[in-house]
Amino acid sequence: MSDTIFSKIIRREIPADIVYEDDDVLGFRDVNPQAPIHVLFIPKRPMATLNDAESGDAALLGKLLLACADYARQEGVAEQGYRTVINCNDDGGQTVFHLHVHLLAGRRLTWPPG
Ligand code: IU
Repeated sequence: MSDTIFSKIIRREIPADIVYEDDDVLGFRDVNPQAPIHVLFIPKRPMATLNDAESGDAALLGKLLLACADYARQEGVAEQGYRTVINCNDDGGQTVFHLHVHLLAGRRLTWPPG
C-alpha cells in the first residue's frame, strides 16, 4: 500500500498527540475530534482497509480492540461507555487508507450513525 499520513506519524515525521504505544499498535488523538475523547488506534504494520486483513492478522486486530478497551478504562470512561468504529472504503466513510479504529467517548453517542 502507498504511504499515508499515519505512516509518517508512526515514523515521527509529523507530530501527533500519541497516547498509547506498544510493539504493534500506536494510539493518537484525532486532529478533528468528534467527542471529548477521540483516539485512533492503528497497526504499525500498515494495511489499507479491514478488507486487507487476513487470518494471520487476527491477533493484531484483537490487540487494536484491547488497546481501545484499556485506554477507555485508563480514561475512566469504560463503565459509562464508548464506541469503537472502523470505517471501510467509500461507503464506510474511510478517508485515510491505513486501517484505524476510532475510539469515541465522553458524550452520549447517537445511533444510527449518519
Ligand atoms: P476515517 O475513518 O478514515 O474517516 O478517519 C480518518 C480520521 O483521521 C479522521 O477522523 C481525521 O480527523 C483523522 N486524521 C487525523 O487525526 N490526523 C490527520 O493528519 C488526518 C486525519 I489527514
